Amino acid sequence: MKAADYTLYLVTDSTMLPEGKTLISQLAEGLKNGVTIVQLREKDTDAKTFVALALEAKKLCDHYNVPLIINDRVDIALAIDASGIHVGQDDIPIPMVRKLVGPEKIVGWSVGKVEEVDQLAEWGPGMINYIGVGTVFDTQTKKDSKKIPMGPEGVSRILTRLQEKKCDWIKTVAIGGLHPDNISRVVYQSQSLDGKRSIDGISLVSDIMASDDAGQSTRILREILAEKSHHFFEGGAADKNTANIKENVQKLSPLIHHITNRVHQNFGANVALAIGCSPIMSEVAAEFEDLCKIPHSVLLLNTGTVADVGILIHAVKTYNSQKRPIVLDPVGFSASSARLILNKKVLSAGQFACIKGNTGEIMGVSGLGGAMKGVDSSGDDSLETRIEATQLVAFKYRTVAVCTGEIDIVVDGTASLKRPLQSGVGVSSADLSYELIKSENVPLFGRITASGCSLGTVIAGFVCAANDESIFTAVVQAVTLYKLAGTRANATCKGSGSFLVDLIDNLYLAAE
Ligand code: TPS
Repeated sequence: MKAADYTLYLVTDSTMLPEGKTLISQLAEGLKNGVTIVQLREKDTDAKTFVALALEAKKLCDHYNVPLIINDRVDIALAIDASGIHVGQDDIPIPMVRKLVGPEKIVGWSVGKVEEVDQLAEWGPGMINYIGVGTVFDTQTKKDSKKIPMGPEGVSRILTRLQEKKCDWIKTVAIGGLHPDNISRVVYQSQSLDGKRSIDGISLVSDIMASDDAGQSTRILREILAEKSHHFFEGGAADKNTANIKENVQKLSPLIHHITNRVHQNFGANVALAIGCSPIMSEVAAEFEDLCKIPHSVLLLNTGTVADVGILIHAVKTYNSQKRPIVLDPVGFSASSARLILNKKVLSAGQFACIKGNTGEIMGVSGLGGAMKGVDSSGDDSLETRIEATQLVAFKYRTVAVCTGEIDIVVDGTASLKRPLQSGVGVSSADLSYELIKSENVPLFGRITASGCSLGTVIAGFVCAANDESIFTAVVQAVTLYKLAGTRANATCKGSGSFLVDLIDNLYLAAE
């Protein structure tokens, strides 16, 4: 048997088969179309039926030269001479499993916590061959699961610990709620912090087992896994010249769909119009799909909104599924525990072209932690710390991260848009390139409403007028333009009221 290929790992379940299909017929379709490793997982089947099924499955897997792994039942794995065994945290302890099956069989373990990586590092090579990392997202398949979905960020934490503990003999598959609409970004976002390790494959149950056309479902999954890079959006500016982004804003007049707080709604709409974009403010889930199908639409998601978290997540999923860009403003990231939970859920729900926040927000999202005063940053972190935090956000979420402050920081985590399976991106977070945007200190920005939120509006318009490869440039240009307009308004205004008006005027003039 050749070395196991973990690219597409199918776990079976006979309780979710569509009418007219059997476990074996679904398995055959999967194998014919590109499943690379199989696990027979029957939770409520008696031993006799399990063995009969396992023998049939083995015949099929042998035909395709694909390893067959048995879930939980070491006796059955040995009885049918399967390629290996998979056990969970509550099953027979791993050292016993290894003793029972001998040194040659593949042994897999379900892992969800970094401490479990410490355990397998302690065991050393020769004990476990691979781990199933999850659950990544909510799954209907494992009804007894008490686990809170870890998201790609959680997968990255496991990969990081594997690197720290030098567990290079361990292969990894991500599992739990994986479907065509999220696999690309799970592969793209799951990276160890040193940039040297991504997942080796994905594992799933329902996407194939419950499919009316398991062959077609498998082909779709293989196609996504074969892509060499992640696409943030389609239908971006045809013109790849980054010098023309500002012109493209005028030409394409992006539709900026704002889901934002009430204070920002009116001002944000005026800012969008001033720079040549069309604003729409909507929290009506039923129209999200229509909105994101309008050419040159972009979503600005500001979590300071009063909308329900389900609506925010629905918006993220809809825009991601139509390959339209999203700019996220995680307002008051950790100002309260309710906001923290909401922001974490939204961050885990999708892929963002840009994540923009003040220092407190970016420190929070980065995991470095940061003090917040309400939704405002306490602002006492050094430039080095702020850069480090912004790089971490860009790296963890594979996005362009913006940290606003006296000096604005923009970091490119989308560099080369690589999403390789089975290897790292090759750069660590500290290697990510960044741009510092220094401008005159304009305290009046802090004396009007929604000035930070409106930078999000400008960023959204510029991102939408760029394309997959020029998101970073677009964001840098947007921040520069906004700051320039602020500086000019500051020079002409009489106070905060006319600053607001002059800011709009100068955005209008600078965007021309
Ligand atoms: C390789 N496990 C975690 S989530 C899940 C299962 C069965 C259900 C996913 O279903 N890793 C491996 N094998 C396992 N059996 C587990 C983990 C445990 P769906 O894809 O339908 O969401």
